[in-house]
Amino acid sequence: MSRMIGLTMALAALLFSAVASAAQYNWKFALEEIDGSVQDHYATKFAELMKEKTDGKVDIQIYPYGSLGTSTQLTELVQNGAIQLAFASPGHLGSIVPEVQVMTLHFLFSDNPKVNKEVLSDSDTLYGPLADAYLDKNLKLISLIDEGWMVWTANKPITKPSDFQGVKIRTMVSPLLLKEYKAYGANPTPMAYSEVYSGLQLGTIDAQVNPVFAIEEMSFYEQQKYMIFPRHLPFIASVVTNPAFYKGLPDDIKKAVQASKQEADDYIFKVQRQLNDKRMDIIKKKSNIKVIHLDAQQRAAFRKLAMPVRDEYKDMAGPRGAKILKGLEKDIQQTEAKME
Ligand code: 6CS
Repeated sequence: MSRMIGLTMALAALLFSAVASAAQYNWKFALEEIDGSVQDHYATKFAELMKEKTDGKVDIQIYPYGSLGTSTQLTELVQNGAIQLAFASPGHLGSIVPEVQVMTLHFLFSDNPKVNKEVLSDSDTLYGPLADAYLDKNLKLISLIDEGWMVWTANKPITKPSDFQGVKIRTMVSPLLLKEYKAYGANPTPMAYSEVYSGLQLGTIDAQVNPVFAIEEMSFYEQQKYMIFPRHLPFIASVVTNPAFYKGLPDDIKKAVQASKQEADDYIFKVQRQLNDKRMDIIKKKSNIKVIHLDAQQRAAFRKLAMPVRDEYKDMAGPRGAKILKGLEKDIQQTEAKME
């Protein structure tokens, strides 16, 4: 019921937002993150590029997190055509598109961010069978981006799986995430992004996982004593649109969308790393948080426990999911070999 009210309010906000633009197309692009975030940088660049490439015909208004709803609600707004573009992170979208949870599997992606960038921008697996899984749920996949390594924050050091015993770690809401952290012995607790800070403050959770820029801008570091870098997974987000809306666009506008996606993908790859570095310096300046980088041996202990979760993924995502996992493993290996 409260979800219905939330969605109705979001729709009302959209209806009442006056559009004072001379453009032929006025699109709304909703973010799962606040102003100044990686998603904000991406959307701002994408909007600039679209304006440039269409001689001002397309005007994109950006709606930061909080203005239209939770990640799941943003996806619903795209599915029903109320907004044209939104970010949809696999960590949340997995509840709707089970196959997308492949992008939450630990130790699947390369240790080399350049490899991951290339795979996320161009993989035939991701823009083939995975995009088909999106289409089955009335979503068109436009782009996939890496927002930086996921980092565990906690009030105790976590350097081996047994350190997770009894730790209530907040995860996004995709069901596979529970399996991933249960495999380490933790007590995973799914919740919306907006509830994480108060959850840490009130002690309903005692750890969480996110990239550095988010830990800074959401102030999570204020409530935590340790930041642990396992490099088990980059935070990946997808950009989605409504398939019928996209199909109805003239070819020149579609072409501009695809060209802007490619350029914005390249742009964000650089900007994301700068932003994460800068935000790490801010956290170090503002707090006494202890930073731990896991070494190869420590990472191997987590990897060993993470591997069987791939079978759980196949159970959840079915034969198409199995095909996506196999294809993605191959795409990553081939890109690594090419870049060596
Ligand atoms: O943890 C989350 O829920 C969120 N984290 C980031 C960095 N972006 C969006 C997502 O919803």
